[in-house]
Amino acid sequence: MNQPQVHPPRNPTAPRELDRPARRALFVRAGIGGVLSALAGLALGGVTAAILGTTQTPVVAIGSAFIDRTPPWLKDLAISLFGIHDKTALRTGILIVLLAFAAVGGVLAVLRYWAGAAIVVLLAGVAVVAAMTRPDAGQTGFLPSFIAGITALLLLRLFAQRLKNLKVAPRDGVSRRGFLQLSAGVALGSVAIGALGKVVGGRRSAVTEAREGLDLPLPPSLEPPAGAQAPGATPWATSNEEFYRIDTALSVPLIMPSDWTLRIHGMVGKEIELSFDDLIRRKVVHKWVTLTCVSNEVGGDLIGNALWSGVLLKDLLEEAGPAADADAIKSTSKDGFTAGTPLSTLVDDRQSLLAFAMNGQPLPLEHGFPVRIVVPGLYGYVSATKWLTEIEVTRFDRFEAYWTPRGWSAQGPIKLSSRIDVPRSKASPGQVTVAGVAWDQHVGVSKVEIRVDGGAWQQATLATDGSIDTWRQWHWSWDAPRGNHVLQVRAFDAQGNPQIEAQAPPAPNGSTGLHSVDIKIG
Ligand SMILES: Nc1nc2c(c(=O)[nH]1)N[C@H]1C(S)=C(S)[C@@H](COP(=O)(O)O)O[C@H]1N2
Ligand SMILES: [Mo]
Repeated sequence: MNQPQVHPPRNPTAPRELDRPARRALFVRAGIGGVLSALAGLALGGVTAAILGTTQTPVVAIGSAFIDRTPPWLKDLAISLFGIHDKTALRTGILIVLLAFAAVGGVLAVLRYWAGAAIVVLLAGVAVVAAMTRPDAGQTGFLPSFIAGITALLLLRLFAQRLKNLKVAPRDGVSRRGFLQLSAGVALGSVAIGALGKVVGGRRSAVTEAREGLDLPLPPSLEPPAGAQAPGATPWATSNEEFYRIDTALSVPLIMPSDWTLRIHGMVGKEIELSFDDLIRRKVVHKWVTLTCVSNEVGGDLIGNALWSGVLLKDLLEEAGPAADADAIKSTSKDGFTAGTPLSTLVDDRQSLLAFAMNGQPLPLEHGFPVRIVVPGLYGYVSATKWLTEIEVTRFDRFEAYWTPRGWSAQGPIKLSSRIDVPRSKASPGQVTVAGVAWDQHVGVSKVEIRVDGGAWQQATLATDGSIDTWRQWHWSWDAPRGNHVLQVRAFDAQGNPQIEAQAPPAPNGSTGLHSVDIKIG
């Protein structure tokens, strides 16, 4: 039988002519479309979070923001109602609310696409903002929610298009099949992507579990050296959570310690292959070293000081026996990053490490688990390879490391620098403690000076030297008069050479210039 002929509607966006059952059927389909769009977005958001190694799935982002803003009485009520399952209950609750909104969005989208889209944008926007304001979200924490939102928007559009015909021809078989096909496709796709997310996420939890189960030779004490902390300055030891993170890894390489091996090869007398167990059974050294990134701007915070535990590279390299004309190692990480390091800095007395622990804990996944290199005195990009898998003994004239063809120097000794930590913007008149850090790893800092408004340089008090391989803290007592002032700091190295005052940007081998801060006293 022929389908009944439909008259062109007066207003194609309002299915007013439809009888009630047809309208209900349309809205049910539209609601399903909205829900499926949202589920697909959440699945893709989940897999993105798993790949990035962030915990901030859209639901978790909203949930965490919600928990932070929950009044105590509601928290108590939730705990008494759901007991220890309150987190699961919260997640389920958020999911239900999200999907309910998504269903409404789906219905609105067949009436006016932008109205449905607005709901998706609102939901995704809440998740993105929630993820960005989480202290543990990192720089990419917002991405899962962002991708979820884009996915849902695109699919909502597809559903709205498929359903458009059913607004005017509710019994049109082709359109109904089209809707069914799209729904089935989106549902199957979401299930597949969700499963992928579980696999990736599962691998991360497996590695996390293996990390937590490790029994490592750890330092007897995490106490900073006596007197190394200057009053008011940044904590002498940087916690693993606070430690800056710089790398090219979009997703954190996941390496099981039981799978890890290190090959030392190239211009050596004897190749060495080492398992994780082999490594930690060797003689272990615990050493405070301040790591610095070449990209650190004057006054910047891409610097951190930690107690590293590991094995001396010197011992291993001597076992391998480098050729007399070798002058470098090329270290490679699991994800393909490479660094070129002068051989001399690995075999001298500075105790360069193959590190497996940081501040008394196995290396955090983000900081190179299970093994990385730490070389006192060199910027990270030429030395501190994380997720290390390979060391080739070679010559600088035979290879280029990752950053070299990208405009950074092949060699990167750290430059003498200093930073004012407090005050940073304002203080009250009277005695003000000015304090900060200065560093020249593996050379040492002998003096720090401060000046106010370009006046005479005044000597700051140095804290005890942790070692020449760490930053040195300092403080200075300032009788601060009211008004706007400029504080400047400069350091001198162990030989008495002053810090370079001329301003230079980080590229190609580290910034120079004096750190200045504008302070309002009053
Ligand atoms: N595998 C790998 N290791 C790497 C990098 C990288 O991109 N990939 N970046 C290096 C750089 S530039 C620095 S400054 C240090 C930073 O170490 P952190 O993230 O533990 O602070 O790691 C170094 N090791
Ligand atoms: Mo770096």
